[in-house]
Amino acid sequence: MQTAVVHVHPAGPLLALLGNPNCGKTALFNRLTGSRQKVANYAGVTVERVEGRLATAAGRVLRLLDLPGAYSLYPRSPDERVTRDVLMGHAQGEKRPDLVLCVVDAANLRRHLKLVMAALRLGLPCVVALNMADRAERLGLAVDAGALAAELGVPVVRTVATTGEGLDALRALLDDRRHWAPAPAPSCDEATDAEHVQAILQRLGLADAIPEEPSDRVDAWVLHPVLGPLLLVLLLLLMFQAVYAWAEPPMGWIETGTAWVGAQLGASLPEGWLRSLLVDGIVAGVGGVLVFLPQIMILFGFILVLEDSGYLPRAAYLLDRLMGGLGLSGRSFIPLLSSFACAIPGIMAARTIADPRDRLVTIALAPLMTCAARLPVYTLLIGAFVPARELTLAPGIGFGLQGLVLFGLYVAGIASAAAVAWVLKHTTARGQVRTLMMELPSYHWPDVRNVLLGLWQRLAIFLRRVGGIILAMTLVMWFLASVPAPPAGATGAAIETSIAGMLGRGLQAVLEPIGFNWQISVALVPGMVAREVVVSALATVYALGGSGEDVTQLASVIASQWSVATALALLAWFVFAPQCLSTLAAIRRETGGWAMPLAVAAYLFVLAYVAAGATYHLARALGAG
Ligand SMILES: Nc1nc2c(ncn2[C@@H]2O[C@H](COP(=O)(O)OP(=O)(O)OP(=O)(O)O)[C@@H](O)[C@H]2O)c(=O)[nH]1
Ligand SMILES: [Mg+2]
Repeated sequence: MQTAVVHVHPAGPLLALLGNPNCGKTALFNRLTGSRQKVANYAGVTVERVEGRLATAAGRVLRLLDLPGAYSLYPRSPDERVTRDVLMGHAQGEKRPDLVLCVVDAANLRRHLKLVMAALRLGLPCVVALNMADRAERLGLAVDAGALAAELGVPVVRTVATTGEGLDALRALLDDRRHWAPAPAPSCDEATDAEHVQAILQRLGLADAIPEEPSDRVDAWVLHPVLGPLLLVLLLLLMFQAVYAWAEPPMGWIETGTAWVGAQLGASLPEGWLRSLLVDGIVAGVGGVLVFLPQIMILFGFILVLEDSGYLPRAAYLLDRLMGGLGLSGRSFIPLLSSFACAIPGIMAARTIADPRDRLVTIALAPLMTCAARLPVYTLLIGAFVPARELTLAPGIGFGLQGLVLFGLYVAGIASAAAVAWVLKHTTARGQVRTLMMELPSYHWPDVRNVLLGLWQRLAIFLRRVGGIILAMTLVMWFLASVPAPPAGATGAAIETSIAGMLGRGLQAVLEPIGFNWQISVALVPGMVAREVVVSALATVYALGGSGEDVTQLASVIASQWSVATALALLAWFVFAPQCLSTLAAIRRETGGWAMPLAVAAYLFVLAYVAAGATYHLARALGAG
């Protein structure tokens, strides 16, 4: 998620986007400002204010704020509060907007116009964007923008944010000074908004227009009590199978490329620290993580398609009963699902949860969802220890064992979250009983551009991580594993007498009981910064350890040196361990103190230790020593 805030002309005219969730504010914002904020087909995508600048037809530059969607100006959740504060002029360091750009979904006017009434009462100039006009027209709803403008007393522009239709008209409108004066407030108040809106719809001939929603026909299947959950499980299984099956060829290419670079460097450089740094440090470490790029891209491709299709809130609906049993509402579903990419946007998405207790519980559970940074660790260990066998479930239906194990690890995270939620349900005070009020958006085919853009952003994030934090930690690891140089006449690998070697042996006292060797112990230290770093650190440790094998083949090195029990214990560790400082920092930011991040880190470390230990001893007892 991009959160860059551009500050331009702090004193210049300020516009704010206001609208119900999921009406296309951010899509409009991106079009108008050239930004690339996240757009997706469910309510609650935008959770903070984001600024951009837009040029009017005459070339004037204005500041535009994208805001979280709101159902009313009486906020019920932290994200809605942001919107209210901005519109009231209470937002810190920001003046009150000079004009409100009200976005309505043309296919849902009855609901969306109520917010327009509230906006008109703000006493600010207003312009209405009649968005999703394409969809409304496809459903047979022809809304006359001119007539609506006459009813509301403010300009109304027909827009289609996804294609950019109507935006030139909108830009031209902003050059007209007449529209920068507040319109007279409507004669209704909150209590009578609905009647007022109904009267308007009647005069526009839309009062009884109930379009047939194709989504309803799809939902008969998707929300079916038996078929619905079955479809959900199938979708997830397919996703994990694809992560394995489709990623194999590109992973091979990256591996070959890394090995080639390593070999070239190894052959052309003289033996010495530079060669060691480049080959054992950078190529082994960074290459070791880079190889997982295809899997991460495939996983995100799936998530992006699901996000844009409108399926996610349906899954939340299907799981609401289940989550209710655990003391959570379906509201927590989207924040938790976002955490499969990364816990940080998930923790931020918890701002859409009104109930403070539910919000904290959701934040505490988010790190248990398997984020993309765990994928390299999981795949490395699975690749090394789980045979690539095909299991035939039924004639013609086969599943790869490796994909199944990966699926199992995701399930382990979810099951643990469920267990923790259940414990919290019985130990913490619950707020009022919550019923799930969640909008089910219309389905639409995922926008190819949107999905590609999302993938591109993921790629950029991944490469920035690889080139930034992972490279940096690899260098630190290489340094710690190379100094001090071994004393003259020492036998064995230099790493054993290095700082890293000593550190590893020190930590081993604590980690040996759960089956970790000193190489793992030392790799976990830089791995606190980010999980993938454990992989690059292990690669560097083994490369410097001079195992004599190809350093770019970390999987085969550990396969030959670790017991299965150790590998399983490390997998169990990673289901829980809060090895990510940025997540803890995000929890601090979102909860405004250290109590939550410390509590979360503590409970996760305890769980990680216990789970790894139990796994290790169980595996040994079963003969996997
Ligand atoms: N057909 C159609 N789809 C649109 C239009 N504008 C937006 N969308 C789609 O509607 C969905 C919601 O768009 P967003 O821009 O994320 O909505 P938002 O109002 O910012 O939502 P929140 O941030 O959750 O309040 C996305 O799937 C968009 O691709 C439009 O004019 N026509
Ligand atoms: Mg938005």
